Amino acid sequence: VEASIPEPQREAWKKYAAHGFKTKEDFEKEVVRHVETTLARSMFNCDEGAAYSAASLAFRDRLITEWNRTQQRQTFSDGKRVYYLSLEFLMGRALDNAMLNVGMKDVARGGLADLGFRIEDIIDQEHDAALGNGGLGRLAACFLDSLASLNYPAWGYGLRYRYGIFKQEIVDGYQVEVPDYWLDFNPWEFPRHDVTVDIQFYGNVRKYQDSQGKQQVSWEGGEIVKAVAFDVPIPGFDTPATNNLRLWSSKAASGEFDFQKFNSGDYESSVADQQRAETISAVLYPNDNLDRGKELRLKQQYFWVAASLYDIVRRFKKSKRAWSEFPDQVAIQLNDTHPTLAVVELQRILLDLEGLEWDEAWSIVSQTFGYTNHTVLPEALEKWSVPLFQNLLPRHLQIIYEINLYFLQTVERKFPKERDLLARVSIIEESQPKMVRMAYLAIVGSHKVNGVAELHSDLIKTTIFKDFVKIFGPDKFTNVTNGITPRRWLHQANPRLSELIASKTGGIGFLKDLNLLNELEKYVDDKEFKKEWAEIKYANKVRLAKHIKTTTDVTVNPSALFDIQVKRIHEYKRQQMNIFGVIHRYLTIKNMTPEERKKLAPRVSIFGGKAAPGYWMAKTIIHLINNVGAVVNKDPDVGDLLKVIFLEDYNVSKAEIIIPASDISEHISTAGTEASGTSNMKFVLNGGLIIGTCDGANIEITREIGEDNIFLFGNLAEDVEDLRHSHTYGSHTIDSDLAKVFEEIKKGTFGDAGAFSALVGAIEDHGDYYLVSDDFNTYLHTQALVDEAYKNQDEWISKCITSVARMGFFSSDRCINEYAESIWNVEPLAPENGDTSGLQK
Ligand code: HBZ
Repeated sequence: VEASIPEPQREAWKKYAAHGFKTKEDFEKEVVRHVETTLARSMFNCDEGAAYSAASLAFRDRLITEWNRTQQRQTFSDGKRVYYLSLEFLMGRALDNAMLNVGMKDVARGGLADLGFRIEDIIDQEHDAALGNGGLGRLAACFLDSLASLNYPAWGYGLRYRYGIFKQEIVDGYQVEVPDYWLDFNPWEFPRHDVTVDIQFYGNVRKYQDSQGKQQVSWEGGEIVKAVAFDVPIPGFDTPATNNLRLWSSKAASGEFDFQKFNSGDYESSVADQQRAETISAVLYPNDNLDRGKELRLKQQYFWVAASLYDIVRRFKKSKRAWSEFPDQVAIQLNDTHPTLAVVELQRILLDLEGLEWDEAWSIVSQTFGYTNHTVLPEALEKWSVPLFQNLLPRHLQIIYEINLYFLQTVERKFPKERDLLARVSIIEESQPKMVRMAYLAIVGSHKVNGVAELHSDLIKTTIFKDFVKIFGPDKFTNVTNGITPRRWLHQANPRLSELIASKTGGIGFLKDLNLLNELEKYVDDKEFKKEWAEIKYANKVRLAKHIKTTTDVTVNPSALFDIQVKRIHEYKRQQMNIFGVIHRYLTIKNMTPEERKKLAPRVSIFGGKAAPGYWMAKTIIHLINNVGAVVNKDPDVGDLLKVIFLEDYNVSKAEIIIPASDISEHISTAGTEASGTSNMKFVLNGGLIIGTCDGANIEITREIGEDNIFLFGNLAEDVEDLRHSHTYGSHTIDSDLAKVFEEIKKGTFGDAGAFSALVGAIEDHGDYYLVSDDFNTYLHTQALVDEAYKNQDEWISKCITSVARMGFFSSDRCINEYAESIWNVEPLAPENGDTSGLQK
């Protein structure tokens, strides 16, 4: 309070309050000021990097003004807030997004042009904020965009990794990982050196009697590390609302050095302490859908969760409300099990620090949290060893045991005869060593559990969480099908298509109400419209072809069918099936007569994606794709009929170039393994068709756009178990076309066959867990249907337009509104009248 400006002086303050630029001239003035003063450069020393920095700072100033107002509005309104806890936020670039959300891109384009810069070159200077692995991290970023755009009072909480996901280089066909040091100059974050939290690790638990004779528990000793807040403003689209993403950075609690050690001559160990503290937020773990159980990872999780909860509780306590009102003021969403310790930490705060009784505390905790599951793959379900826990977080382990005890007691009361049930649902797995099952803890500690697409939500209820449905009843489990933000994934990535759509749907309103895309169905047979549509697709393909040329030196024909599979490399996503299909196509072309060749639609098969550094099989798939490309692309006999491209370092900003250029994209996971998928939605929204299995959101996409507009194939989820069983216990014969592909690989056509023997062996000799052989025949057959369909361009374009028109459901706005209503029980907080400085012109 004493830090505030006194009432009589507030008029003076308001007179000079920052407002941010409004006109092109204002913007230029701000850019020049930032170049000259913030960056200390001159007009003789202003390259594109400096122009990018200055333009970003000008926008950042604007955002922060709105951010301040939004926070004030939220504080005064004193309503419920949502906190989205995610260990990953795959944000991509911020400048283009800020310009578009604020509605000032044209102003910036003009201003930069006046100063001698092309806006595209300036946008291109920005380093992606790549604090995530794949779909889960990008989903969190889309959610932040929707939360702000819909005026929800919401905060994101994450870790400020010094190194994001590694940069991928391809050297001689192999993936090489290069560190992604992205913080050199990041104009989008505000360090809050005054917002810090001391976080404790290790140490001991002490029981004692307080002055009233009450049993108390305290956790003492051990290592202390400081969490420092860095705030990233999140602008909403077409609203002044600007939310906050708070990322925590770790540093030594004793400041620069531990001075006691320093003065006693122990310089080395004082520096080592400091480095150990900074290690916590140093690097993003690059594994997607794999749990490795490393201590540093658990340290990251607790560090981030404890700092975030301290912040949330501190904010709640300012309102001076009773603890019982906590769940009416606070909703916390757990993005997968990574933040599950928050459940335990809140219970600890209420119990040990605030003195509540167990039952009262637990009721508050379990009403506050919601848990989103993103996978059914067993190797991805998080488990932590009890000894590791005991050492790092001794008090939390006690609380977990107690949560488990009470939980198992209620289960036993309800199902007294089912002894096996208790062992099955216990949060502690009775293995050697014992393990804490984080998903079970998250379920027990939350009031709602959701999957991310209908099939996935059904699967978790009938497989991995079946027992919990029986215990808690079906209402605790729900579905919220994923969505994507149309602002970034249409308006920003594909400006010409966005403009064309706007011209037919009455302006850019569709970007806030994606169901307005429906209007486009009227134009499915409109010749002029279709021509423009086709021109835009072609231009996007030319743009990608240029990118391919500069990055791989391969020339591709933009008239060819662009067939794209970009996502993390994983056996379950089956890039191996795709490349085997490409080899089959290559062999087929080699055997074709000139007449047959003339009838075939030329194809460019494009792959992109990172393999986890320790995932050998995924790296082998990348190696094979590159080797096939090396053979096919220089085979004069094949020419334009087939090109095979591996795009290095797939990330958000590259996705913005790649996705608008697809004719068809591949979403071909083994049925039942891909929880949802979100790039499938992005591709269709950009006027590409998809080939896919009946998995994840593909099923709902089919329902929305119609089965005539999608190429579905393959075995169904319900048949997978039996097929796997038959591979192991029956006779397993490999599909004959696939066998020919294997023969060719074994002949050494694509380099040393030994390099690929594990990949082939997994299918031939080790049970073909992902059903590549079972689905190969219908995959090839369906690809042939794609070839045929592509020849009729008129019909193809109609399918694309119809599909886009029916994609309204997949907006992350719809998705966020569902969370708000059915899980969080929060309302938007609309900006006041007159507070419209951020509105689109
Ligand atoms: O989450 C993905 C799912 O595979 C995908 O189907 C879904 O669309 C998307 C959004 O719901 N899951 C991930 O991306 N998971 C991870 O990246 C991950 C990262 C660290 C982990 C585990 C999983 O420890």
